[in-house]
Amino acid sequence: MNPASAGFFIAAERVMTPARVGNTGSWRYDFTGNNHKEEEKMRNSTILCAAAAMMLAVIPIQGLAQYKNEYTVSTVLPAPFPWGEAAERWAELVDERSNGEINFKVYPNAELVSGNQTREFPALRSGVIDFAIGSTINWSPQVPELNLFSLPFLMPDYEAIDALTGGETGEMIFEAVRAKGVVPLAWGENGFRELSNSNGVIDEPSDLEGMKIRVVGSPLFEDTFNALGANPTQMSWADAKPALSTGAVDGQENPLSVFHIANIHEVGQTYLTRWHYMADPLIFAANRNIWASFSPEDQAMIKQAAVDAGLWEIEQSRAAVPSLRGAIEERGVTITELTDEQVAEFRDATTSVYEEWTPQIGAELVETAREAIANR
Ligand code: X2X
Repeated sequence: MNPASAGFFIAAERVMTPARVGNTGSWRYDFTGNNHKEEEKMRNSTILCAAAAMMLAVIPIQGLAQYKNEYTVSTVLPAPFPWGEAAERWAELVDERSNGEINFKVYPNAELVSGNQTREFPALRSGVIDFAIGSTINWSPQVPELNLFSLPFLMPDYEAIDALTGGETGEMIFEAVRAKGVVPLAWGENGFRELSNSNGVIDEPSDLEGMKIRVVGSPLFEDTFNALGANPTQMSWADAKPALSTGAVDGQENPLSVFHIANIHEVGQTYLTRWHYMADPLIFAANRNIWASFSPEDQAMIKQAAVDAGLWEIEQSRAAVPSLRGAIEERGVTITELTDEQVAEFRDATTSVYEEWTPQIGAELVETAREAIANR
């Protein structure tokens, strides 16, 4: 029995009790000669009316606790991209663990916001979307702290990502998301973003000179690519592949899984540099009112399902990287691995991004992150 219907039965019981007492009680022993049966009838009907009124008052509460037929879950990428797989997994786990009572339906391609992925966070906040798994990049226009992960060359390896998401930095980030009116639940991962282009090998900043690069989300990316001498253009994922195929842009940056599954090699992107300059974690999150409509038990179950789906997705997508690398090479793409010295050149060329963005992200947050990475 759900808490609201339990409340209803308790309320009905309390209202009915005096009526039962009245039926078996006082009027039989009244010797005043008045027709107490009539009075009793009236009293009983008043009590019944009160009971009915209480029922009416209780029913809407019961209604609120009822599940919606479907809860929308927004993502940018569908399965079989790891991001979409994470969402499907979350939906499956919630279905299983609620015995089919709670139905999550995944809407990929940011379709609930007409493909405009940087509008996903406001839609989640306002209730146009119930749940979402969003990239820190796409939500950064509304939550500036999320730009932390986009600082170039901040996180050198997976341990660095985990040191941030799994520690105090992650808590500070979740607090920032909460402060913006959305309930964060768990972490996932899109992956280290590597640079592809159609012109030639890029292994030093000067190779990017004048190159048109498609970037997403935050203006931070424009600053990074401008600092490298490139010519960045911000556009949604939906527009990226067409822009690459017409040559409107020369390059793009995305994780290997995205490059491979979206067949980016088909649109002339035959050079790929593994520079690991940043990785975008994914955040599983809920609209605040939707979240409040669940019982504490359901909240715990949905959150745990998000944590489990996220951990599963992170593990799967990291494990897939070596085979993805091989598969991409087999498609005729030239893959360039940078030495530490080459990475240092790119890092040195982008220090202005830290100066520009640390105040917007928050100096304390950046410092906490740096310490966590140093001590990982
Ligand atoms: O648009 C992109 O590049 C993508 C799919 O990786 C994100 O949504 C951040």
